[in-house]
Amino acid sequence: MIYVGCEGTHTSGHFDICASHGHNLMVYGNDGCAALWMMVSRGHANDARKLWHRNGGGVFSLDQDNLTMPSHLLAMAEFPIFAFEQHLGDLILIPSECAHQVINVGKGYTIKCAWNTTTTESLMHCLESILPVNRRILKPEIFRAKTQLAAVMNGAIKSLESKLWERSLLRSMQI
Ligand SMILES: O=C(O)CCC(=O)C(=O)O
Repeated sequence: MIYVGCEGTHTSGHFDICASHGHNLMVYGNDGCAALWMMVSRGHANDARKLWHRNGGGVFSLDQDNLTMPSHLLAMAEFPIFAFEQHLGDLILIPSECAHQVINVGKGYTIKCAWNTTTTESLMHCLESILPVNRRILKPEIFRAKTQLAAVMNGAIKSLESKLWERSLLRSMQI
């Protein structure tokens, strides 16, 4: 995903899809331009949900990316909010299930290149907790978590089968 931002543009609070881990690298930025990130740790994901809900976004606000919280309200939160200023060349890592929002500042443009990764842990969490929410709010399952899981299982079965076959071949040669 490529984000092109100029002063005042923003990305509303959200969790990255399918409980994946996010990576965001600023690859272009005019002098004085930056992106202000606000992030909540996974341990406070439910507190973040309630805060976004209370301030008008609705119960599934962070799953629907529909509200950018003003900084002064975030400053009053009763749990830690981590703030980062991202400049040209800075890489931001977004652990799975960490709510975050981004505001672009400075006269000019920034370009950020973002990608996501899935681990076995994040995939399991996605299947158990995220997909049921996605179904309720009709959010498309872009990462096709079940297909990923099927591909991983097929790969594991094939590798196991070929190891068993090699072993039985070796055994028959020894006889
Ligand atoms: O840079 C932005 O505007 C948003 C980036 C973001 O939310 C992400 O990479 O997950």
